Amino acid sequence: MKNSVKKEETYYESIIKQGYTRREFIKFATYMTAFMGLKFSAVGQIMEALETKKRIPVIWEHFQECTGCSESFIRSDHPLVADLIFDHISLDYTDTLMAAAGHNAEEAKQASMKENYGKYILVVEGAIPTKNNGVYCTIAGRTAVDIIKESAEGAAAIITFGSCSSYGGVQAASPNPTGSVPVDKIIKNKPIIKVPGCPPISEVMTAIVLHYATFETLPELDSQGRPKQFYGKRVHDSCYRRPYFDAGLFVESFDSEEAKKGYCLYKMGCRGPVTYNSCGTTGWNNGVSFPVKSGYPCIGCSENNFWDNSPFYKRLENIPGTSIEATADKIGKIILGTAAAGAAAHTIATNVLKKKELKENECMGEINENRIKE
Ligand code: FSX
Ligand code: SF4
Ligand code: F3S
Repeated sequence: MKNSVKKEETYYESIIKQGYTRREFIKFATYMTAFMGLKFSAVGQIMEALETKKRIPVIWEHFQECTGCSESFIRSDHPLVADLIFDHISLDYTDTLMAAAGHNAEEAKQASMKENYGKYILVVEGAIPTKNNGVYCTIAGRTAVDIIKESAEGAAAIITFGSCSSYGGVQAASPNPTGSVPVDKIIKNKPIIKVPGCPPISEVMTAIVLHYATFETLPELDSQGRPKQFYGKRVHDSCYRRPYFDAGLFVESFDSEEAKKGYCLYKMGCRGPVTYNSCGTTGWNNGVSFPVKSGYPCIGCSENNFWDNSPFYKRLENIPGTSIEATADKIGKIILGTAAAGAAAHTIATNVLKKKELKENECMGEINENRIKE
């Protein structure tokens, strides 16, 4: 990776310089338009933006994390998705992947932040420890708290990439020994787009950067600050095992005949019914797989406090909503409305919602409920 700041280059110029053809460029613009959930007519707008607009600089910080988010990103479905951000085009700083190290890397970051003040996108991977003056994560002698405050100052927007920077992740799991917090507990005056998942889906980040480059606005977010297009539905809603759920055919133990047949993993503790993510439609490694497809129940890795929601592999007691129409905001409103009354109210709320939706689903829903209880 080069560290020079190429502020005059457009995305298109960079792509062509990399050896991509115009045909590949058009294919990429079409793919991203569909992926972002935009109308086909937006392909032209995206192409025009990529051809004419200067690339948006990206500064990418790493704090308390396992780097799985970067791993996920560099194995993106579409080669151009990763290249657009990573390979010479936008990324001015990422201490994990840049060739430069030490003072050179830090100088490149400072130069980019100065030159692009108010314009760059800050990507953050990892949580931030606050206990004992933040000593549990330091880079070049400075704490993560110090660094995030500095890099956020000139950022146009922040993308928290992964469950750690979005919610705290494994570091913040009880008893949270280092006092880890997500980015929004420290930075209060910038738009923050949360892209949770452990790891998250790489194309979502490119889609956000592209959306910003094309329309100069951020994509529509839900009440938790996640892009609606990618977190509007539960894993359960797009799961290819859903017909087995609907038919009441469940895996009861790993290595069983039912498991080999690919039945629904609900009884193995699958959290697909309460997890908002687009794994079922996007997948990883060129769409080849996602946890459920590999025979493993979803553990809800894109949800708040998912580590503390363990034990994993234990059947969920309640499913808040069983219809495809359920969205995070709808369920969120009901749960928030009853939060003050505590866990009992939560259970009642989910049951009320469940009943309502079962009614909507008429007898099919009731049949499923009875089968789940068996
Ligand atoms: Fe966290 Fe990312 Fe999980 Fe790992 O950096 S979201 S532990 S996949 O890598 O931050
Ligand atoms: Fe898929 Fe899990 Fe839902 Fe079953 S419970 S349909 S395995 S997401
Ligand atoms: Fe995570 Fe569940 Fe998707 S575990 S990767 S949200 S299937």
